[in-house]
Amino acid sequence: MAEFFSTVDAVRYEGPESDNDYAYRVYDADRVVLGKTMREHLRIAVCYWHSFSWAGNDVFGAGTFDRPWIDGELAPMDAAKVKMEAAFEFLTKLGVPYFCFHDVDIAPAGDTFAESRRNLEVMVAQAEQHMAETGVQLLWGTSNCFSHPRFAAGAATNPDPEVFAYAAAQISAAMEMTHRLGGANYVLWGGREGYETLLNTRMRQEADQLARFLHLVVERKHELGFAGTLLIEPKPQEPTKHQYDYDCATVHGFLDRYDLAEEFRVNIECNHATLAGHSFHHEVAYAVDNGIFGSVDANRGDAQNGWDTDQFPNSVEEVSLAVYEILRGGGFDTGGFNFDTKLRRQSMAREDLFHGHIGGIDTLAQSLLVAAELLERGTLESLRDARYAGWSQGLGAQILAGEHSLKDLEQQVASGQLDPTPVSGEQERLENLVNRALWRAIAAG
Ligand code: XUL
Ligand code: CO
Repeated sequence: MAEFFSTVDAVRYEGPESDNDYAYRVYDADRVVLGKTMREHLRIAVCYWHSFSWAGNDVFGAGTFDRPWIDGELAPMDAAKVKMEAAFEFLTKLGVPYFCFHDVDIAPAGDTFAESRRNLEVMVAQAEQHMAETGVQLLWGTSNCFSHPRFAAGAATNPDPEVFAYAAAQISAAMEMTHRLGGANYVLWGGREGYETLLNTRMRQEADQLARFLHLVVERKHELGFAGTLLIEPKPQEPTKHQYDYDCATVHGFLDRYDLAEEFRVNIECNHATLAGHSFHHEVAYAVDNGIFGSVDANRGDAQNGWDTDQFPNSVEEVSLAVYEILRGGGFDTGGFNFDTKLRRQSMAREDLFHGHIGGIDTLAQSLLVAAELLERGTLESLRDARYAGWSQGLGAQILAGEHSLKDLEQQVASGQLDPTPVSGEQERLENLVNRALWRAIAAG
């Protein structure tokens, strides 16, 4: 078997003093934090699409990356097998427990659906072997129902029922393969489930179609006996002008309306959150508070750009705030941190794949330490408790229990019985508190 990353050995924890670029300074997989190892907390995955299937092309130019496993000379199935060897070599050297894939990332499309499915079956058998040999597991599988021209006007939300059926066929097969590989989750990202112009669009019709589709997905899950979690990945736009799964709150409202909320959770992507005009931790906090938190696509955007740059996360401050909310909610269940991350087009060398992931993984690990410390100190939570204390007793508890009418409250205020005094929200004090936790983490190395 050819070695593709011969300049890099297994990446290990060497501590903050190490000057080895191919070592972790903070991510120490077996280190216990709040009763669980870092490996168990973070559940790190590498994505197949950006890391192994993408050659560095963008809308203005050709591929730039040195990726010998993307070899146009080889027959498509041979190329897919070589690519998988490269992928598992990278996963093993990086020392991460999981990967994620779309059907088309691992197996080339055939001339017919039947041929595509056969290709997928062969590649899933290959993946099974690699997984058994390396111990790497599947965090989630998914199906690409957005790249092929047939999906230009959507998959489940397409005006043509035959396209709906085609997407159903693809997702039925991808779910089966995910189940076969013991995937912990199955993800649906509706890249084209939206519209380019309202002039040709019936939103209510498309919403009904999407809901029907999701009910079929649930049926298929139970028919397969798939024990993993079904996840929807919100995104507000790109590639379409408007996507229906805009953000966590929109997805949650949709799931509730169509009686699907018991069956789905969300896969939150940091850069999708910021595109929707939210912070990353807003989306996590919303999902945790509403019982739909599932998994995370770790990355970051660029504040100057209005598109999905999918860069490697490198801001401990941004990630710590999100990890704090995750820990507050009890941590990941079946989910984890998947690196849905792209190198910059000029990062052409194979080694750049290591630099991106190592920096991202250390950022997650450092953020875990900061968030765990904030949670252990308990100051944020006790200040939040104090802020809402009025709702757990007396007037607040009575209002929530439905014991007061509007008229009744009017009378209490009119009689001078109730006269609230404004209190400080202490935002700057809280921001200082978070900064001190970050500085302590930096001082500790
Ligand atoms: C696109 C995106 C996808 C999903 C899987 O923005 O995030 O890669 O994660 O389809
Ligand atoms: Co994603």
